[in-house]
This record gives sequence, structure tokens and C-alpha cells, in this order.
Amino acid sequence: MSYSPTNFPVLKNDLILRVSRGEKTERVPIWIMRQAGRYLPEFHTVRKQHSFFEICRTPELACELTLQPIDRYGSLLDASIIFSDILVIPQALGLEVTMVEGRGPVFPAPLVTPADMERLTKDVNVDEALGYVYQAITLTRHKLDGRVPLYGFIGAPWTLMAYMIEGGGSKTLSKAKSWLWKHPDATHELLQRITDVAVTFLVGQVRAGAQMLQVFDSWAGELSPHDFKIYSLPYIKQIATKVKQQLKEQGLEQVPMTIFAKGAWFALEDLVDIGYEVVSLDWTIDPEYARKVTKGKVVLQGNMDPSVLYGGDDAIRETATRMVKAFGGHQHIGNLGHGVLPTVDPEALKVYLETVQKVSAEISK
Ligand code: 1CP
Repeated sequence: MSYSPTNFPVLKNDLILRVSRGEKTERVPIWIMRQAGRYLPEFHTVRKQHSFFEICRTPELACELTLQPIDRYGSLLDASIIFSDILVIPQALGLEVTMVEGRGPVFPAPLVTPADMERLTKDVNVDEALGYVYQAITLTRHKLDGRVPLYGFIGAPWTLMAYMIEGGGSKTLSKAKSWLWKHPDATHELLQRITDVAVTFLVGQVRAGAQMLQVFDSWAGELSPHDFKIYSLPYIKQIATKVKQQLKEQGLEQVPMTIFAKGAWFALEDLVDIGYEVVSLDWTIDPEYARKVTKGKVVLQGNMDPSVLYGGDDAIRETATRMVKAFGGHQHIGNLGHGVLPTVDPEALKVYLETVQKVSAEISK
């Protein structure tokens, strides 16, 4: 049976949407980056039978994995995020990406010199190439049955460019950074090509049923403050501006947008003025400092260090309580400072979710 992006079930929990619109709420909503993933035994059961990208490309499987944490934690989660990966954009641009056991994503033929950009698909038909993500989103909206809103997402241009040149994860980004210095013009051309695809893809995700959007700039903190302003900021700004403009032109509803520029504490002041309603913080930023710098202009998301989830229930409760209080119980979406780690006990995450909901309900009164 195929589903259409119309007549979606009525949303029963809109807490995260209300907070994103700047409304005062009864408590802080919470969801977790990588909440559908390797720390869940039910994920491995499916993963044993299918390759990673096969799951991403099969709407029924992507939907099943998206719903796993929602089914497990019930009312302890206030949002879902579509099961996919940031690397589907490089794939749509024509690069091969495989998931190698124990290593993560690998590009067998990464970009080595600007001449390799010839290998990228020109005038990508984004809606066709990534239509499988749209189908997964539409199906998931129906299967969620209005329990919580659904996030769509992309990787930011700088982070995706870095993967496309490094050919996978990297500790130093030495290849990607060499590119910046050796080929500044080609760098901007590549960043713009990724940006163009990203805009169309995000708009398409909303058309398919995504109710919020997040942009992951996971490698933002590898750039100096000066270089971040040149190679990341203008492109993530362009994405927010153009997505909003195109949603309007296409008669689609505006949705809250979140920027997560990991490690870019230095850019916080700039990040509040580029068109995102929510700024996601990693754990190296003190919540009270972030409040002061952002002056109430955006909702803040985050930000407990994910490794506290290894510290036992008392450490989790104590750290989560301190975090919620430091954010003040308003204009805040609970999350971790980065994705949940694959070896975390799902019960430890439960303690975190419970604590954020309980403590924030107490202080929001
Ligand atoms: O089964 C496996 O081996 C795959 C593990 C896995 C999973 C579950 C990968 C490989 N990606 C994902 C899903 C995923 N990736 C989601 C799903 C939705 C959810 O959050 O629940 C999302 C949002 C992502 C986004 C993503 N992929 C990011 C941005 C967030 C972040 O963590 O910084 C990044 C950098 C990636 C690349 C990626 N994909 C997978 C891995 C192991 C990596 C990191 C590789 C590296 O840099 O070393």
C-alpha cells in the first residue's frame, strides 16, 4: 500500500513545535540525536538482515527503525527523526558510499582534486534521486499516528564536503582542509553545489511530511572562527533563507529549523541571526553563557555530554538536573550535546529522558 502526504493523523503532542515557536510551555520537550541507532538491540536485529543503505532506501525499514525508540520510550520522547544519513546527498551527487563494519562510511573514490568534480552529477534531479527519503517520511508520518512530530535533516555543506574529500571519517580533516587552502574557488563551487541540493531536499522533506528540520554541521568546530565565517556560515544561512522562501512559494507550511554546528562555540553570536529558530549546543558550551550570548533570540537545544550516560543513574540525574536548571526551563529543547553513543545502555538513556521531563515540569510551574 502506498501512502500520500495528505490527511496525516492529528498531532497529539505538539510540545516541541510550541517551544520552537517561542511559546511558554508546561515542561521542556526532549529528543535525542541518533535516537534510532546502534545502542538499541532492536536496531541490530533489523541491521543483521539488511545493509545500512538498504535500510535507508527501503521506506518500510526506515520507518520501522524511526519508530523503534518511539515505541520503546513512549511519552518520554517528544519528537522522532527519520532514519537516514547525512551522506545520502553525496550519493545523490553521484559518489559511491558504503558502510563498512567497524569503520563507518567509506567513499571508494573520494574527490582528490577539483578535476574530480567532473564526476559529480550535474543538475541532480533531487526529488527523484532522494525520493526514497520522502517516501519514508510520508509513511512514517502515517505510522506515527500523531504521537510526536517528525524531523527531517541534512548534513551541512562544509561537513559533507569534508566527507567527500576525506573519503570517510577522519581525525584531522587534513585532506579536506588542504583543499580549502589550495583550491578556494573550487571549494566555493563545491559548497554551492551541495547547498543547492540541500535546499531542494529539505523543501521536499517538508512536502513529504517533515514537521521540523535539522542541519548537522558536525565538523564545524574543525574550522577556525575566521574560516567558519567563510566556508560554513554563508551556506547554512543560505539554506535557511532559501528553504523558507521556497516553502512560501510552493504554498507549504513553514517549519522550525535547527542548526547544530558542533564545536563552533565561537560562532554562537552569528548563529542566532541566520534564520534558524533553534540552535543546538554541544556539551562544551555552558547553558548560562549561551543564554547571555544569544539574548533570547533563539530556542536552545542540548546539551549534556553523551558520555555521562555511562556514569550510572545518580550521575545522570545530577547532571541532567543541573543542565535543565541552567537553561531555565524555557526556550529549551532537551537533547544530548551530540548523538547517543552505540554502547550506551538504553535504560541509562531512559533515566536521562525521565529526569529532563520531571525537573523541567517542576521549574516551569
Ligand atoms: O549500522 C551501522 O553501522 C550504521 C550506524 C549509523 C546510523 C544508525 C550511521 C553510520 N548513521 C546512522 C543513522 C543516522 N545518521 C541518523 C538517523 C537518525 C537518528 O538520529 O536517529 C542521523 C541523523 C545521522 C546523521 C549523521 N551521519 C551525522 C550527523 C550527526 C553526527 O553524529 O555528527 C554524521 C556525521 C553521519 C555520518 C556517519 N554515518 C554513520 C557513521 C558511523 C557516521 C560517522 C562517521 C565518522 O565521522 O567517523
